[in-house]
Amino acid sequence: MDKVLLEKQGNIAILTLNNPKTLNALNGEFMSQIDKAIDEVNEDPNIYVLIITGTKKAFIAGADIKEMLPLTAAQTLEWGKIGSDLNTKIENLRIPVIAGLNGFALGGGCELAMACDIRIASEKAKFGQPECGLGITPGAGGTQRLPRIVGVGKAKELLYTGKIINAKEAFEIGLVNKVVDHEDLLDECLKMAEEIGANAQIAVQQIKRSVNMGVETDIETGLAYELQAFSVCNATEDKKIGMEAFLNKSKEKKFIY
Ligand code: CO8
Repeated sequence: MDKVLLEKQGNIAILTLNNPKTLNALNGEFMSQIDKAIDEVNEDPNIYVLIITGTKKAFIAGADIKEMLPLTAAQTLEWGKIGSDLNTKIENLRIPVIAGLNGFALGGGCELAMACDIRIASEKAKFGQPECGLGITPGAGGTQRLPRIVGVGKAKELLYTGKIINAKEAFEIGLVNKVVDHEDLLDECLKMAEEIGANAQIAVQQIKRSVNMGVETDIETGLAYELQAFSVCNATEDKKIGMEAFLNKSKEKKFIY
């Protein structure tokens, strides 16, 4: 695991992608290291939020073009599935994931960022799906998650032109939640992670599941998921803690989970 750094600060895990020589381009070995780190986070019940960030000028500058060039169509299918499955794993992770976007988030990098729950961008971050200029299409969610996040029209514009946009433009189209000063990026991510971590985690995780499942289905089915999550949380000790604290006008809330 020489190209990823996994640190834990209380209930928050920070995964730093650290292969600056190729601007964190995603190759097979690198993806496998990211995948293992995510498994480690998932297996730790004390971790409430994961932050994924990059190093120097890149979050991830895309899939590794050198590694992709010689692949046959069949090999590309297999290889692309590794990236696609990795993003699905991030999207479906039990806990919220915040992408701390420090620099280039292009192609597979933008796709991984879009699989995260929340995107916080440094003013220096840059975004785009430049695949069609390389003669390929996105392969790890670009044509699927981008329209879901920014709408079909804007997504098609970005996908067809392959143009690179800055953080301010990304914010304006709703691709990122907020833009912050470059030097404040990690602190801003930690601040949001702490806000999330202060709540009842069973509720946060049920909300993540309800939103993820709900946006992929009709409203009636989505509302049924939500009602189920609502009733699950109503049976927890944390509900008692949260509601009693309100009624007793107490700021002290020690959620169990
Ligand atoms: N693949 C391989 N190497 C890369 C990549 C990449 N995506 N991006 C940068 N590098 C390498 C460069 O080749 C260079 O290496 P070297 O020093 O040996 O020449 C080094 O990183 C530094 O890059 P630059 O010198 O180019 O740095 P600049 O600051 O001048 O430019 C850019 C930065 C604009 C980010 C530029 O490097 C660039 O355009 N990179 C390619 C961006 C791109 O096209 N990304 C999309 C790739 S395709 C893709 O992501 C498909 C996803 C499919 C599914 C994914 C499954 C995993």
